[in-house]
Order: sequence, then structure tokens, then C-alpha cells
Amino acid sequence: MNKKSTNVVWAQTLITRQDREILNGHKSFVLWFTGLSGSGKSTLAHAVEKKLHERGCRTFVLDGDNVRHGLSSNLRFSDDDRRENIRRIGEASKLMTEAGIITLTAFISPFRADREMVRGLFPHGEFVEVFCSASLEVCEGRDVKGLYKKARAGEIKNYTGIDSPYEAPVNPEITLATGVNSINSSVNLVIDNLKERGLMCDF
Ligand code: ADX
Repeated sequence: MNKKSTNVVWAQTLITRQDREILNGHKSFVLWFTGLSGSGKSTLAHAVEKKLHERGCRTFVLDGDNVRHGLSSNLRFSDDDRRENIRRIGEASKLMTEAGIITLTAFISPFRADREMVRGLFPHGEFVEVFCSASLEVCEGRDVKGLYKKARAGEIKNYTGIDSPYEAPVNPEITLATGVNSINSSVNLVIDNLKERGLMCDF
């Protein structure tokens, strides 16, 4: 990205992120769900959020479909626009974690380099990539929004998995086999993994 802002200085704060984490009683970090459309990203992000919320954590979900109605409403689905979409979400997630919030994001985020760019915004260990692994057949079979059908018919161009690529993570922190596992077992797997990483108090 071309940085165009000049003559700006970083403003110091009196309250630090650590102060906020102590007040909240938990660490803040980002859980970055990635996968094909229909692979279960949103469903799982919201289900994990519910579990964390019930246990007293401060959380927020940034969801692809919602963000594209506002923050990214001027972007389409070209490679460049997807990159800019992910950059914005990455920066928004960083602000939210600075505010002490456990941030869950649900975007296809199809390009490895873009996800790595976001990872680079965070201190080591605070970007947790969650790969929702389901085959195109499974996702297309679900076709909750009817968009795969439209893409096959040529009514939507650059549809991920059809005529635009999805680059699976090479070494994600968590892989969820969302084509076969139940929502509940995937949620438990995420929570257990977070405990192992020391990202949660032991409830
Ligand atoms: S991303 O590639 O930039 O990460 P994002 O997660 O924001 O995508 O948006 C994906 C959602 O937009 C899909 O779930 C689908 O509902 C809708 N969509 C519309 N057009 C496309 C397209 N060409 N490719 C993928 N998703 C699309």
C-alpha cells in the first residue's frame, strides 16, 4: 500500500493495552477465520464468540458480509480490492485488540500473502489463523446464499473457488474440518487450542 499520510506523529496514551487487559481479566488477540464461502467461517466465529462471551470475555466479530456493507462498501472482488479489504480488516482488528477486545474475523481472505501481511501487524502469537477446511464440493453443495449457482452460470465473475483462487494456509494455528465435524466439536477445539497457547485464563 502506498502510504500517503505525512507530517503525522504517534499520539501517546495514558492507558495502555496491558491496563485494559488487566481490567478485562483476559488477553486480547485476533482469531482469523479463513476459508471458502460456505465453509463455516461466520457460523464458527459467532459460536466461538458466544462461548467466550458467556465466560466473561470482551469480544467482537468482524464479518465479511457485514463489513462489505460499510467499511469496505467501495470494494469489489478483484485481487486488488480483496487485498485492500483484508488490509482494512487487519488494521481494524489491530485497533480492536489494542482496545483489549478479543477480535474474531470471518473473511474468505483467499490470498496467503494478504493474510501474512495481517499477521505481521501483530506481536508474535497474537494472530491465530483458523482454517475452515471444507472441500469446494461441500461448500457448493450447501450454497446457502445461492451464489455458487450464479457463479457457475457466469452471472458472478471472480468467484472464489470457481474462477478466482483460494490459497489454503500452509501452517495455520488451527485447522477445523468443517465439512465433517459438528459446530460444537469445532468450537471446543478452538477453545482448547487457545488454552494451550496461554491465550485464555483456565475457566
Ligand atoms: S474477501 O475475498 O475479500 O475476503 P469477503 O469475505 O469480504 O471476501 O466476502 C465474501 C462474501 O462476499 C462471500 O461470502 C459472498 O457472500 C460474497 N461474494 C460476492 N461476490 C463474491 C465473489 N466474487 N467471490 C467471493 N465472494 C463473493
